[in-house]
Amino acid sequence: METTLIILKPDAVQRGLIGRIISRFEDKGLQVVGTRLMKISPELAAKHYESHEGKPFYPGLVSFMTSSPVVVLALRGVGAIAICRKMMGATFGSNAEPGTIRGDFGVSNSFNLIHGSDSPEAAKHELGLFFSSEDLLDWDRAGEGWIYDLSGDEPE
Ligand code: IDP
Ligand code: MG
Repeated sequence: METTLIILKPDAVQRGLIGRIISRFEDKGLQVVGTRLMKISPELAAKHYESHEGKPFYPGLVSFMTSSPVVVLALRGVGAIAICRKMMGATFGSNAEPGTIRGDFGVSNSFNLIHGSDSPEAAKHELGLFFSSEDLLDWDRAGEGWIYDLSGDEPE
């Protein structure tokens, strides 16, 4: 099982899309193991986006991410990182495919609704930035045996 870090960005929260976006992940079968409504500080935004420092869009990105509350989620599932990235769609709302979150809910390239970790290393790092270990809950889902085939050694 993988756990990934998702952020519903300020535009998603302001536009009242929290429930609809989380529903997509729940409908898919991903499990919410952590959640937080918060305002990101400039220091935290800088840490989270440190790989983009120096790029032309970086100052605007940090000011956008700190402008209004976000909802941070830890989502768990087999292959959760790649599944969530696929569900998010391409970075720019203007060319994200219909059927994806960015493709269905937005048109903007910078206000693109959602962040998702892009690798296991990034997920570990980003989960550590936003959650302490006691904020992530291991809990048994009643319907797990109908979401995954649990008859083998690994959920499939
Ligand atoms: P990702 O969010 O799909 O992983 P990244 O390339 O990692 O995309 O960029 C991080 C964030 O920076 C994007 O989600 C978007 O909000 C913003 N961003 C990236 N490129 C641009 C740009 O060219 N103009 C404006 N904002 C950008
Ligand atoms: Mg990225």
